[in-house]
Amino acid sequence: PLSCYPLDCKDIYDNGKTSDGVYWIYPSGHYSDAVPVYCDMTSSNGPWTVFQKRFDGSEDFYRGWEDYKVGFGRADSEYWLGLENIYRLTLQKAYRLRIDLTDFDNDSRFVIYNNFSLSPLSISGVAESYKLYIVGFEEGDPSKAIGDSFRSQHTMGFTTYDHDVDVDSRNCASTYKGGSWYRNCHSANLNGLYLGGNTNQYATGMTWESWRGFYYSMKTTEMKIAVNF
Ligand code: AYA
Repeated sequence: PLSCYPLDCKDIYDNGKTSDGVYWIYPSGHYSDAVPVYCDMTSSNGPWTVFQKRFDGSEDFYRGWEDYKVGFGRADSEYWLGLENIYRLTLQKAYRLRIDLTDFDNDSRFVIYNNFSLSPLSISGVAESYKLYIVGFEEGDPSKAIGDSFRSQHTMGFTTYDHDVDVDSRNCASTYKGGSWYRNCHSANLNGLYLGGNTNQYATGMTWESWRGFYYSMKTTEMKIAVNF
């Protein structure tokens, strides 16, 4: 149905706006919750609502809990949509997740998780940690496989340097200079430092271990969700 307050990029597409770009969405369905988002209307099996986008290192992603909760950056540039917004979306529709990566050889690859959601989590009195569910892994193109480096974060809450719900004795966000659903700690650090390709820093960059290893930081990343049929 047509909606004045589109929840996501799918609603916007269904309202007739079919080009890639920035649009307003309303992740809780309420007019007061407008947030700008980048819509990937043209990649296959979309439209895709982009919740993480990086391509030049212009935005600082080593940030604290409040920023990761409410979002930061700009939808027409690099940004993080915010855990609360992503959570509200996944409350209302069933989504899958697509992760696009490009290295500095301009080799672009992607993976899909057929079911993606966040849920509240309470451990040792820490609520609202946005526990990650990702199941149904698939390579985007089996002839350009990159492996499932995100899998170990399934069922974890989101850790920042000032909000530690990982299972490591260290704070994984401080150790690896990002924010993520770290376990102990990670094989994928897409909110890590923008280190621009090869680096001698271990696992602090935007790494995807099973593709380019822990000493390589991606050129571009996109994390985005589409409605499941
Ligand atoms: N590395 C492991 C070995 C660790 O820190 O314990 C990462 O998590 C990147």
